[in-house]
Amino acid sequence: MKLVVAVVQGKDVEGLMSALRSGGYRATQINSSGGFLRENNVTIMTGVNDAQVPDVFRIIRENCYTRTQYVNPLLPIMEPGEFYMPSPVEVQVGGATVFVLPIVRYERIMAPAVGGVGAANG
Ligand code: 2BA
Repeated sequence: MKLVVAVVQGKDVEGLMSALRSGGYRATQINSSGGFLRENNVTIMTGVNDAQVPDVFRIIRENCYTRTQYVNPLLPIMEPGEFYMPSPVEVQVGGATVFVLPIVRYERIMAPAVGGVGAANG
């Protein structure tokens, strides 16, 4: 079994989550942000059988798109009177950054809530 961890852009999340659900995959999304752009992105975790990993990659490829962003580089240290005109640098973000990790153990713990709905009265 493997844990597929995909960092994707927010704009692609709805389509990707819906395609994963349609494919019968369980997935968890965590709001995250990139260390470089400091912009919000989303990290999706899905635990799957080894044989399903290529299909999950297919779904990610079909739903995550590369976009161009412009970043203003940090201002250089300048002497008084010097003039600097920052020119934005182009970066390509996405489609997705994907990691595949081995799972040592996977268990869904299903236990009735103590005193909750369905618990015996008295
Ligand atoms: P960010 O760190 O905000 O990076 C956004 C985009 O900026 C990257 O797109 C890449 O094109 C560029 N970039 C990142 N670091 C750079 C650097 N040191 N110099 C020049 N350009 C740089 P992607 O590669 O598609 O990455 C999208 C997001 O995926 C990243 O957002 C980050 O949240 C995640 N990510 C990428 N590589 C990762 C890694 N090795 N480990 C963990 N997360 C990663």
